[in-house]
Amino acid sequence: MTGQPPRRAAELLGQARRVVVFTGAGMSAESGVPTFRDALTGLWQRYDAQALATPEAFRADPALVWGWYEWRRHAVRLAHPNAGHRAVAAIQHRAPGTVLITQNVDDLHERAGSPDPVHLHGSLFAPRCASCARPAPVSDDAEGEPVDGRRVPPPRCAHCAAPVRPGVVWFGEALPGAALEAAVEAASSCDLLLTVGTSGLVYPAAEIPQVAARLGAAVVQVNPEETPLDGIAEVNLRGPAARVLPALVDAVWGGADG
Ligand code: BJW
Ligand code: ZN
Repeated sequence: MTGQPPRRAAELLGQARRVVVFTGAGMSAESGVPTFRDALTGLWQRYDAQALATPEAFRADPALVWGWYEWRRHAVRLAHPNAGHRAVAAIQHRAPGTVLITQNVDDLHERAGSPDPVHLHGSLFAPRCASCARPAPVSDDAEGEPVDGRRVPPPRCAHCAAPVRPGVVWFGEALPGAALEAAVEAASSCDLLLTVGTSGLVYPAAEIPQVAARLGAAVVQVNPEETPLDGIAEVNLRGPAARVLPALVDAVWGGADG
């Protein structure tokens, strides 16, 4: 896809009665938030997922893991939503009832004006007690800028004194039940699912577009690269989200801002 989005994608979006937007890390790439698996810039190229994004890693070295997430949270705070996030919010405005399901742990959809995204993999901004699961306050970055690689001992739970953990879903952990249920329900009853910036490699999240396709919804994919979801997508828009999505919104409603 180069200039205008293909007419078929605009037709599908314009005619859909129930839309689901399903996003992954590529959605925030143009805000400067790294993806996980991109060849040169992905987090898993530079960091060992097993040593940082598993419950075993947190048990073995809580300060390493907490410090890494403090650093990432700080980086997200400095980032801004991009034109793709704003286009998603515009879709929700123009097509009321659109459900936004994100795998992202940043808050850029919310800051772009999307109300209540379904966060399948949790949030950098919702730490909780590793033992009693009570929510814990997000620490104030003014206490000192987190640095890549700095070990930071996690705070202690005010209720039971166990370590506080990041509120994200690590490998081997169940997804939050209510979020997964809401996502499956939305995917099962939509007639268009727009998948944006995900490699479609991580399960069970990757099943969401597959559920929609299986039950007869059209799938439109926005991604500069091929993914395993290409086969189920009726339209593959090969380009970056911050360029393709505003063009798509413009093609349907004549402007991304309203
Ligand atoms: C652009 C762009 C631009 C670039 N515009 N696009 C079946 C087979 C094998 C293994 C499994 C299986 N089922 C489950 C598993 C295990 C595992 C899994 O899926 N592993 C696979 C990797 C093989 N899944 C789990 O462990 C899950 N839990 C589970 O299964 O529990 C079972 C259970 C049940 C009951 C009780 C107990 C257990 C949990 C998965 C949690 C994933 N967590 C992470 C980290 C979150 C915290 C953190 O941020 O640190 O979530 S991993 C990481 O991957 C993160 C993401 O949300 C997730 C998906 O990544 P995403 O968003 O697709 O990013 P990328 O980088 O992969 O792709 C970016 C895409 O953007 C690319 O395609 C680019 O081309 C594109 N792009 N620029 C548009 N400008
Ligand atoms: Zn506790």
